[in-house]
Amino acid sequence: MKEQADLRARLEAKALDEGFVAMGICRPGAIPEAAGRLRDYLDAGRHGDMAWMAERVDWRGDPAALWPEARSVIMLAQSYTPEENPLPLLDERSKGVITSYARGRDYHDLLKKKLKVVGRWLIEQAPEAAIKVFTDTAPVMEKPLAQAAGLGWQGKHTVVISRDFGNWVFLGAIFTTLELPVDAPAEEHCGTCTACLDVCPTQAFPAPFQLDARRCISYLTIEHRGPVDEELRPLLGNHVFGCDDCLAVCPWNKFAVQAHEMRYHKMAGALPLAELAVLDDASFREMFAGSPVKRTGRDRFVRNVLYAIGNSGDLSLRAVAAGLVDDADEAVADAARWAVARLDGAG
Ligand code: B12
Ligand code: SF4
Ligand code: SF4
Repeated sequence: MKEQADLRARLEAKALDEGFVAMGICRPGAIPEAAGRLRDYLDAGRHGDMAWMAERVDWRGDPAALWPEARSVIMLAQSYTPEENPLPLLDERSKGVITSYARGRDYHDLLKKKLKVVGRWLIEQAPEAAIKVFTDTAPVMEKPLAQAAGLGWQGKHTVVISRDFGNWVFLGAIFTTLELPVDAPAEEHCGTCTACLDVCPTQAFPAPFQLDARRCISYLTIEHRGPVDEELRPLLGNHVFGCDDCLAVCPWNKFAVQAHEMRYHKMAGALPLAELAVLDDASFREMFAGSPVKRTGRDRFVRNVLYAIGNSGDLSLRAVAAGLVDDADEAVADAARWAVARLDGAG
C-alpha cells in the first residue's frame, strides 16, 4: 500500500516534470452515469454527422469494458493558455480567427508523445504493469474521467475546468493494470454563473452542462462537411477554425497557468481573409503543415473563410469571393455566392 502511494507520488512528479499541469487517478468504473448520458446525446442526434461517436459506443460509455484488465486510469492535463484574450480578435472582421489550440503544432502529436514518456517511465518502475495511452481520438470519455480523477469539473460549457488551472487544458489518459491509489472526484463550482451560456454566438447549449454539437461553431467549422445551414452562417462571424468564446469568458481562468509548451502558439490568432480565401490545396497544406487546421482540408477551410467574408461588411473582399463562385467544390462555390450576396446587402 505504502509502496503504491510512493509510486503514485513519484509518477505525479514525473508527469509535472514532463510539462503536465495536473494528474489525477480513478478506477475505470468510476463514471457509471456516462454511458446513459452518451446514449441520450446520441439519441438526440447532437453529434451531428460525427458518425464515429456512435461507433464502439459500449467502450466509449464504459472504460472498464474498453480494457477489462485495467485497474487504474491516470488522467493528465496539459495547458495551452493563450497569451492574450482571444475575444478582441472577433472585432477584426477582415481577418479570420483560428481557435487558440490550433495556432501551433497539433496537440495530438505533442500530447501523445508526452503521455508515452510518462507511461514508459511507469513501466520501468513497475515492469509487471501494462499500459495503454489515449488522447482525444480513442473511444474514451475523457471529461467525465478527468472529473472522477479529481482534475476538475465539467462546467456548464461541458469542458473541464479546475480552480487551479482554469479551462485551457487538453486531457490525456493512461490506462494501467496497476492498482494505484485514487483521488476524490472534483466538485462542481459553477454556482449561479452563466457567462459561457450567454456568450455563445449560436446558442449551442440546450441546457447547462449540455451541448448540441450541431450548433457549435467548433463542430460547424472543423467537423461538418458540405454547406452550413443558412440560418447559422451569419452567427459564425469571423471564426474560420474552431471557437473559444465560451472558454474565454470563464471566470476561473484568472487562475490559468501559462502554457509550458510554447509550440502551441506559433501562429497569429487572426489572419487576413483575403489571403486565406485564395489558398489552393498546395498552399493550404504548406501554410498549415503540422497544425490541426490541416485536418479540414482546403475546401472546408475556404468555405469557412467565405462565410467570414460574407459577415465582414468589408466590400474590398467582394472581388475575392466573386472569384470563387465557380469553384470546383460545390460547398465553396455556394459559400462564395452567399458571401457576394451578403456583401451586396441581399444575403
Ligand atoms: C466530440 C468532441 C467535440 C465535439 C462535441 C463536444 C461535446 N461537448 O460533446 C465538438 C467538435 C463540438 C468539440 C468542440 C470542442 N472541443 Co472537443 N472533444 C470531443 C471529444 C472527441 C469527445 C467528447 C464527448 O465524449 N462528447 C460526448 C458528450 C456526451 O459529452 P459531453 O458534452 O461532455 O456530455 C456530457 C454532459 O452533457 C454531461 N451532462 C449531461 N447532463 C448533465 C447534468 C449535469 C448536472 C452534469 C454535471 C453533466 C451533465 O454528461 C455528458 C457525459 O459526461 C473529446 C475527446 C474525448 N475523447 O473525450 C474532445 C474534447 C472534449 N474537446 C476538447 C476541446 C479543447 C474542444 C474545444 C474547446 C475546441 C475548440 N476551441 O474549438 C471545443 C469546445 C466546445 C464545447 N463547449 O464543448 C478537449 C476538452 C478539454 C477539457 N479541458 O475538457 C477534449 C477533452 C479533447 C482533449 N483530449 O483535450 N469537441
Ligand atoms: S465553442 Fe463557441 S459555438 Fe461552441 S459552444 Fe462554445 S461559444 Fe458556443
Ligand atoms: S463560465 Fe461560469 S458557468 Fe460557464 S463553465 Fe465557467 S464558471 Fe461555469
